[in-house]
Amino acid sequence: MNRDERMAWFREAKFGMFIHWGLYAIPAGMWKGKMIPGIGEWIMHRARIPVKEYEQLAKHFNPVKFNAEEWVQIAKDAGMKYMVITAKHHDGFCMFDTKLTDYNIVKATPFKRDPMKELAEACQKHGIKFGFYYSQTLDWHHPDGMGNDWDYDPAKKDFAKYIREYVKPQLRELLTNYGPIAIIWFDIGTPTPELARELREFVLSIQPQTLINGRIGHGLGDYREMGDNKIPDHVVEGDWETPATINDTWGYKSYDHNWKDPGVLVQKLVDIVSKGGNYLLNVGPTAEGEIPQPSVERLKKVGEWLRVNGESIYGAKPSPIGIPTWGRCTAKEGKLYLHLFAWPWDGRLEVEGIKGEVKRAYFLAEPDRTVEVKKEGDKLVLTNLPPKPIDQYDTVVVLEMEG
Ligand code: JFZ
Repeated sequence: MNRDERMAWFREAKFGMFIHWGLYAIPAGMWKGKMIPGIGEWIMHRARIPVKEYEQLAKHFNPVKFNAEEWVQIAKDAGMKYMVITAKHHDGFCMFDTKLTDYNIVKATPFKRDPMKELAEACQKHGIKFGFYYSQTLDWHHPDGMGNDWDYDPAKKDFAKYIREYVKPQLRELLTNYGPIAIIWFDIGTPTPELARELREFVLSIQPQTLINGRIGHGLGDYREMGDNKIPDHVVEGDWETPATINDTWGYKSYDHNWKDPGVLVQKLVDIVSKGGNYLLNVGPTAEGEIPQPSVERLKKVGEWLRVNGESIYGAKPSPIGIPTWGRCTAKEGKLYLHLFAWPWDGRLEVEGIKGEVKRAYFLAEPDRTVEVKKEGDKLVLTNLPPKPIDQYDTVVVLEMEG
């Protein structure tokens, strides 16, 4: 497969569900009666919890409300086309059935099931691409993993051994036992280019179509990963993705209620796509196995907008007219999609940078409803816009272009 063939589904999908789920959902931001600041999945590090203490959480992890079909339906209802879930985060706990350690959800918890297997099957059944987040560098449980300097002496770590005798065999399990894997989502970067190249070649030797994200490091990813919640302020060439949260944490925190409004999520999706990227939006399920209702409600609203306006997002190319002040622009062959975030009070909108003649202009939500356009110098002017926007979050006007 050449690069374009490998990237084709990613460029079409544009919008995915990120899932951070693990033992950290039990403390949910609290430890010994104290609120631990920062992102929930970092609690072991922030509170410097000894391995022997943190691993006791496994005995209490029994997400009886987990239902893979429900989670996949939430993703589908949101208009998400791929899913990336934490197989192993920095705390080292394995959310999948692995032979490399008993510190995993099947052996060490009363749940005894492999939720990764159930999710992989549900995604395949519903046509959602499925991938794993895998922390290949930070591992606060394994003596040779990086990052835990409160239980282990960093000078005694053999990281290359960790990669070759632990990480690679686990990647083989993830790439062998769960069907087609769309993405291996590495994190933090790999310390050396040699080890990063070894990991890339290893992954592709098992599933050649699997995409590897930019956080493998050393430019060895198939696409660039932006910083958390970071959206560039300009069009960025090539394939890239913004990983983002709905509130302020990846792993569940009981007291993080700072949920972004659905309109903000829609406009971030449009903003990212208009600059050439994908939006990987996170949910942090509870220790009972439920995606928090505020997330579900917001994702449903985003899905409602996409059901009407998805043509302007899925498979769309970045803006050829830059980043306008009134909203954003996405593009397809012969069409421009003007995303009006701000609504002109006088029914008139001036658009700069449009080259070529407009054959027809209309509302994507109401294709029979024509929008009048005329040229004024090098500007295209939309007139007769109604007093109120068609959509509360983002009204899309389609310009069908000549040629
Ligand atoms: C990492 C993790 O530490 C975090 O827990 C979460 O999984 C997030 C998605 O990824 O955090 C990062 C990693 C890299 C950057 C920022 C946060 N970065 O490169 O800016």
